[in-house]
Amino acid sequence: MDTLDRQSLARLDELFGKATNTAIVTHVHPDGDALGSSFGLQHYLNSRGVASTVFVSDEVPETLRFVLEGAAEGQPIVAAEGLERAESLLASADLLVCLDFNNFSRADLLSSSLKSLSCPKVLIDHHLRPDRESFDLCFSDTQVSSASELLYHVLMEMPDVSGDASALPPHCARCLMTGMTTDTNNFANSTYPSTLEMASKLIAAGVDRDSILYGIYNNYREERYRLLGHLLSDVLTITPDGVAYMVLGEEDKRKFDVREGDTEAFVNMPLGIRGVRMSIFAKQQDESVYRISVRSEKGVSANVCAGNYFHGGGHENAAGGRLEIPADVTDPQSVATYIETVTRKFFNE
Ligand SMILES: [Mn+2]
Repeated sequence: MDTLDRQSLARLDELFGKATNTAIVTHVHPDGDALGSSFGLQHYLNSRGVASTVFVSDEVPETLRFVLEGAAEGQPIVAAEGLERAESLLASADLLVCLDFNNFSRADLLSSSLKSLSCPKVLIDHHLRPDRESFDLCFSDTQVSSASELLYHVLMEMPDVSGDASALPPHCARCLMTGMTTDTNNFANSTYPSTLEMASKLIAAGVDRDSILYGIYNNYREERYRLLGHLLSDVLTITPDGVAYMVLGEEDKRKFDVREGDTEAFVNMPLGIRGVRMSIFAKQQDESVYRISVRSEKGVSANVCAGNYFHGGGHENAAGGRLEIPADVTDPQSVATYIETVTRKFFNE
């Protein structure tokens, strides 16, 4: 990771010192890193006596609810469950901190209110191309595992922590470890020396990594594994270019009673197959859109592919996007055709 800028750290400490009501916002379809960094920051701010509220656009997957352990009742505020209330709460903030996304549009339902806020705006993120213009203060580094890791390094520089991980509130430390663990898929990718240093310091400070791993990996619904079996056995297709893809439409979603979070990390699995260079997972979100996840091996850019063909982007080897219905695709078969066509272009032109 890059060295953190002294001046920015001092400015952040000053903003935390002045704030009375901080809004913490993360990206739509929150994952472990989004929630881990958001609630990690909330627990830290609590310890400084700064009130804060966490906002997300849509629901927290059941599989990640364990990250909310120790958080106040009613957190996070979910915009999809009451946009007006969320917007009015957001409007009363005197400090905004955005975590784990690079552009207000990623906050989905909340994006226009975020733009109109007049309070100081801080970004702490690890995605490519942050929209620096929209923020007063940016901590952006792509050479870290996760937003949770970057936040950890930032908090370690705050005067009340001053390099001592055991000075972080225990719930904060646990949340940061959780976010880093899910974004690295338990140290399988995006693991830097700074990541291992963080893990080492947090374990020494008493974080119970075993119980975090249990919460993340041993607590899924049976339906997830039934669906995974079906997808790998009957749906997975591998193209001559080494693109493995799976399309999950409404019909199978109903049949396997798929809920938010059930398909987490499915996209990573086909990369384990020899000769596969890129894996794409397409999941129908509703009548109007398919959500797309793209993963690639080193030397192949998931980010460019997602940007060129799926209205998205993210990291070099892990990115996301969408396909609109009916502008881009209609049914699962046409999603398959679309993926085959654009990846043939991507690898051969
Ligand atoms: Mn992340």
